[in-house]
Amino acid sequence: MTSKHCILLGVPLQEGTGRLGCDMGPGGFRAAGLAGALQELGHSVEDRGNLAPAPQRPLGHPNQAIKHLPEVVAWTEALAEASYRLGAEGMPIILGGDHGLAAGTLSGFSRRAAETGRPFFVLWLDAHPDFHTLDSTVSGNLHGCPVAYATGRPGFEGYFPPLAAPVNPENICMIGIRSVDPAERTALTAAGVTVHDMRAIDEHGVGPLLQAFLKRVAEANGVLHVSLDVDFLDPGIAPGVGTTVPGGATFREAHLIMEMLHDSGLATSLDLVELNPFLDERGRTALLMVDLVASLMGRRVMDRPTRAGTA
Ligand code: HAR
Ligand code: MN
Ligand code: MN
Repeated sequence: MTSKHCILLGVPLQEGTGRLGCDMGPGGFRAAGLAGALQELGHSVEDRGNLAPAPQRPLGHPNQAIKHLPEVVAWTEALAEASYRLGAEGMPIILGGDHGLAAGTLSGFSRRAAETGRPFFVLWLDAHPDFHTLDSTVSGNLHGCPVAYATGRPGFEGYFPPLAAPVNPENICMIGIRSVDPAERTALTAAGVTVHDMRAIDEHGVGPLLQAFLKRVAEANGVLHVSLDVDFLDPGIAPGVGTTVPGGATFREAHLIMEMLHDSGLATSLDLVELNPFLDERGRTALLMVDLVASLMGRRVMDRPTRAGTA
């Protein structure tokens, strides 16, 4: 197993969601033992603490539904820059914070990949595609927009920072999708994003779907960013999130994805997002997320000792 230099960065962004509590996400991941789990697997870990947002400026938008635009833009500015820099230093693991933070990570890591001359790919594990533009969002919650922004869909200019290297939508694979708004559905098809919804997982199994994508990444000598939203998981095993959707990924489906990613050796950066410790039950969602990161970073099924009292 190759050991990596893992760099943890907390991003306590919560203004992209409709409710409070995601600002405690970074603390939740730390309390669940993320650093120790990585060290146990032989990796070095550096916790850079929590990021601070860039200074805010007033921003008005004709879509009156939009909430907290100046705040989310300020976080995006800071995180795009931080991600670009961290991408050259090791394996960044971003501790969210809501999924609005992916506006920063996708743009920063994509810019870094472009500089190295390697194509940038994204594995998006989520109940939602987060493919709204500022004009199409109905809820106004900006965690529903990062993929549209990072792929260069129109309407973000003058609000969000310009993109050095827009992500090619054909290099994005979404798995676990089961809550899509009409404007998103049309745009996803037009853009050529690969969407494996829960029906596809039921029918084919998650293994072959992921294998096909990883083959593409490997053949292109690509760089792969993984963005893991807690609501990808079934609410029965992961209640600590504000946007639960029934019928999510099971414990084994999620772990298999992480194990296959590890075997591929392709993942170079990771977002852990939407954990809301205020809604969690005795830390079980945070602990499950840490367990999934351990699988991504090399823990195998046969390495699992018998433990008392774990769900
Ligand atoms: N599409 C819905 C909206 O725009 C739900 C977005 C929810 N997003 C997240 N992240 N929880 O995936 O409001
Ligand atoms: Mn999301
Ligand atoms: Mn989601």
